[in-house]
Amino acid sequence: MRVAGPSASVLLDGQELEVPILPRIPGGPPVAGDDVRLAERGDLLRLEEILERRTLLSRGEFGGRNRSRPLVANADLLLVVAAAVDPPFRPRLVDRYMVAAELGGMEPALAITKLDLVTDPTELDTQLAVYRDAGYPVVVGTTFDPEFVERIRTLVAGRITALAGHSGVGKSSLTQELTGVHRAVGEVSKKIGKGRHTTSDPRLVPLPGGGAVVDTAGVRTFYLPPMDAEDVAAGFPEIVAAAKDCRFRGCRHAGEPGCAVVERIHPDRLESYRRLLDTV
Ligand SMILES: Nc1nc2c(ncn2[C@@H]2O[C@H](COP(=O)(O)OP(=O)(O)OP(=O)(O)O)[C@@H](O)[C@H]2O)c(=O)[nH]1
Ligand SMILES: [Mg+2]
Ligand SMILES: [Zn+2]
Repeated sequence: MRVAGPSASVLLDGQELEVPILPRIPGGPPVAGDDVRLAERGDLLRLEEILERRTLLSRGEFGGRNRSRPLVANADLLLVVAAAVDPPFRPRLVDRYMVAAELGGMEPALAITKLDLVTDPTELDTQLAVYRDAGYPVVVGTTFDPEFVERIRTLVAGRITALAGHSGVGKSSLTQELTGVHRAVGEVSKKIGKGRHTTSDPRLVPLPGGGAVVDTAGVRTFYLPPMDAEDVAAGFPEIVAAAKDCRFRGCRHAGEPGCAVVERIHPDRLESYRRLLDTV
């Protein structure tokens, strides 16, 4: 459920217990979501093995081009949480998470919070159309609206879902609404809508009807782990599809009239794709 230095909280027969982790555990340290093997050491249980990971959400390290850091294991769904406003909606950050979801083997989806603070819904609709058209599930609403929570519940039911996104968007609030388990929730400071990074470590919280959500620490920037151009493309499925329909051979899809990519893809999304390609 959670890892804190030399110990971890594990879920065993529905009970949460704190156990020490074998020092220098192979493939470690473990992360939230890991399936693990416990061994009896005298009267104590110790976490001694990390079982094979089905999926993995990881991030790159600033300045470390070849290093990545695992955050959440075995999530079926990566629910990218973004606020419509406060902090402002940042499509570039969402795009990076979508790429990370594909890379780590998770299904991506988008939850937009703070609809109650929106004054111009048409601008938001235009921004979200990009993701709907790309085929991602998109749920928009207000975290404390039961109807919104129900729609999220339908999406996450019975599965393990990692909640990721900018600090202050409502990941912990949503975790609390979904699970009934109290989570520390922070104020978004008035200064340029920056959150205060209330949550520090990823934590798995079981859902009442089965499955679990993993509330993760908010970020200001999400560095992608090392990857190649194909991995980037997997995060932009609608661009790949449009490129197949482009009638020009060897087209760079860079503004040629009649190019299917240029005609169909929102310029911001294409720009986001190009920028990420430039980094690999
Ligand atoms: N108005 C409004 N406020 C919201 C909504 N969702 C969350 N908030 C508020 O946003 C603030 C931040 O919420 P948190 O749940 O702590 O955000 P977080 O994503 O967990 O933040 P980090 O842990 O820093 O990553 C809190 O004051 C919440 O009450 C919403 O839909 N509308
Ligand atoms: Mg939080
Ligand atoms: Zn083209």
